[in-house]
Formats: sequence, C-alpha cells, structure tokens
Amino acid sequence: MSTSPVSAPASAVAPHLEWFVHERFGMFIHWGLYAIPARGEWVRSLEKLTKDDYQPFFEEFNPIKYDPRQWAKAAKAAGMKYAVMTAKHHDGFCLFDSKLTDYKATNTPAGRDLIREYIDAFREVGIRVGLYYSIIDWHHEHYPHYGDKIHPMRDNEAFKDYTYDFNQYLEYMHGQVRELLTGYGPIDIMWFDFSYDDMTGEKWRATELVQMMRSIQPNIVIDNRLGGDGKSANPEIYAGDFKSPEQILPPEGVVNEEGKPVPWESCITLNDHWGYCSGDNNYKSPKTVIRGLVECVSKGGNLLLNVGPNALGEIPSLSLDVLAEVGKWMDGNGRSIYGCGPSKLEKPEWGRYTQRGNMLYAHIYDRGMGPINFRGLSGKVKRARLLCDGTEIKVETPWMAWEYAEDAFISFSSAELPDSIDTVVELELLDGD
Ligand code: H79
Repeated sequence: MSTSPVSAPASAVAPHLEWFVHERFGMFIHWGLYAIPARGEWVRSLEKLTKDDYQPFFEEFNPIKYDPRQWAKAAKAAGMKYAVMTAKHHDGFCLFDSKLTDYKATNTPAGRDLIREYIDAFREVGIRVGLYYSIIDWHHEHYPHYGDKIHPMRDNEAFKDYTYDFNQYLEYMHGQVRELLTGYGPIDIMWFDFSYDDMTGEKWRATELVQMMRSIQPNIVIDNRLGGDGKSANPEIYAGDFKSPEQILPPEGVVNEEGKPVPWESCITLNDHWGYCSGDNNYKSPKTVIRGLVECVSKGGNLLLNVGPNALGEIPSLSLDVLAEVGKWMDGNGRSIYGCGPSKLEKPEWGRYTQRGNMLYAHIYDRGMGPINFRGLSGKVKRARLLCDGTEIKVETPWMAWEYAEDAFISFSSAELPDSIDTVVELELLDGD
C-alpha cells in the first residue's frame, strides 16, 4: 500500500514551536476604536475618514464592560489554548501604554493599558498570549501609504505634497515592538500584519527587528508577514515560524521546497468582519467551526478563530454562543485535536482522520448506507472507542465485505450518529505496518 496507517504524524519542529503545533486552536481578538463606528476595522480607509473624522472615537473610547477575564473564560471553555490580540491595528491606535505615542488607550476615557489587563487575564487561566501588531500605520505622520489608493492620506488633497521620513516610522515601530517584548513578561506569539508590494523584508529593517526580538525573547513565535521566502528550506531570519493563510484553509498541508511540512495557522472570522460590525450577523455555525478545526488539524495546521468585541468591551453574544457549542464538542473530543496532526491514510469518504502516534481519530460526518469503512485497517486496530464517552466500538470485517479483506468496518447500533456534528472514534492502532 502507498499509505502507512501507523505513523507518527508530528513531524519534528523547532523546540520553540512544539507548543504551537500541539495546541492547534486559538482566539484572535480584533479590538480598537473601530468598534465604535462598528463597520469593521478597515472603516477609516474604506470610508476615507480623515484624522479629524476618526478623532471622536478616540475621545469617547470608554469600554465600561471590558473584563478580559470573561473573554479568557470564553476562550478556555471553547478549548482554545492561546490568544492573539490587536495591540495596534492599521489605524495606528494603541491599546497599550506606549511611551512613543499619545495615540493610545491611556489617553482615552478608558484611561489604562488594556493590553496589560488582557495579558494578565489570559495568563491567569493558562492561555498563552500573543500580540498582533500592524506594521502598516494610517496614523503615524511618517508612514507613507498603503498602496496608492487605499490609504486615506493619499486620497486626501491636503496631503498631496506630503513628505515623510520613513526611518522615523521604523524607529517608532521597532521601539514599540521592543516595548511590547520588555514590558509584559514572556509573549508567546508576535503576529505582524502585513507586507505588500515592495513593502516587505528589509524595507521594515526586518533582520534587525527579528534579531532584536530574539535577543529579548528567544522563544517567541513569529508569523510570516514581515516578508521573506515562504518556500525556501533556508529562509531569512524574518521569514517567520509559521504560514498564515487568511480567510482560507489550504487545500492540503503546507510544505517547503524540500517537501518538509511547515507549521501554519489559518485565521478565520466568525462572521464576515474582524473588527466589531453590528450589522453583520452572518455567523458560521458551530458545525462549520468544528469541522474547520478538524480540517486544519488533519492537514497539519492550526485555527485562529476571531472575535471582535464591541465598543463597550463585550464579545458579541452570537459569537459567545458559537464558542460555547464548540466548547461542548471540545470537552468530549479535544483529544482528537491537541497534539494531533495528519494521518498518512487517505481522506476517507465519510469524514476525516487526525492522528497522534498510534492513536487514529476517525471524525465521522456521514454515516452512509452500510458499515463505515476504515480502508486498509483490517487486522491493524487494537481497539476502538467512542471518544466522547469511552464506549466500545466493535471493529469487524463482515462477511458481506469478503471482497474488501484489507479493510476494517464499524457499525453504529443506533440509526443516528451519536454526534451529528462530528462523531469521533478513537482507533488504537497496532504497532508496525
Ligand atoms: O486584521 C485583519 C485584517 O484587517 C488584516 N488582516 C486580518 C488578520 C488585513 N489587512 N489587509 N488585508 C487583510 C488584506 C486587504 C483586504 C482588503 Fe478589505 C480588501 C481591504 C479592503 C478590501 C477586507 C475586506 C478588509 C476590508 C474589506
């Protein structure tokens, strides 16, 4: 057979990435002044708002319901093991108390460092903390543009003769990254967003930046959006630790030019916006999210699932509802996610496989008509159990299947699958192949 059922799926990763490829499921948090207009985090650019147009949101930002312990509780209950929150998004507003700018939460009615509270609250419940930092900045006077069309400065007559000194912006950006890495203890992930056109790599003085970061926090996990060659087996120091597909799950696992698997993490919104959008109720169902997470793991990746808290500081209740349902499933089935990766077995007709060492997890979505076929596994299964409650599942090759002697089969006694979203059967495989 071309496929070997018994395989250790976790390919070796650098030691500082072991936790990252183990935990698999994180919470992305997009929060900032844009929660007030509530039309998504791109509102300033898309609607060509000037600094003056945007300023009222700064003056009124007062999230009286902000209690990151509640957010951490929701993340924990959903089975999320890490989080990444916007310390600064493209609008340049800082949720942290940076000494390098006045454009920060401390100077709004909020009056305090909201990133510190997030970090404390999530650490408190054992969730790893990451920070999103936009390298694009629509507020800084020495950040030139984003493309030729999108950035408000460029479209604004008043700025047509504008001159800038990009090095001053880079000093600012490097300085803020240093602040974030020195002021809050160990940060697990630094999530930069993003390079474009020729604004990539050394335009950000990325080698120097990453060397500085590693000198402060050698084990920090860094995304790949400072630029660099995503395919090379010997990538630039700033090419990052993982690939970051956005709003898409890759069709198969991600590999470098040598065919070696590369850690990756898809970031996905729960509705159709990252930042809070009051009019957007187009939520993904718990089933979509759960199956999406399983798909990521079955292809060797992570899922970073977004919430966009509102101007008062609350995660929208529709988001909380989905997270709670996902959490119920994770409670019973998380062992098919954490520490798991792809199986060498082909994707089955009825669902997906994930695997950890000799433990193969069959995620059954579609019961089909006959017994469920585990192709090629005849005689290779030591035992099978329903993951969520430990019930014995009999693995057999029924006489009707005499033509398929290499395959193993299971049948559920009830007409329904126990879990209509994803029934997981844990198959302990015999060693060897
Ligand atoms: O922070 C989130 C996005 O704001 C950011 N990355 C994620 C994690 C991002 N910035 N730019 N892009 C993604 C790509 C550009 C997308 C755009 Fe659009 C298409 C900008 C305007 C049209 C997406 C759709 C944002 C607004 C509408």
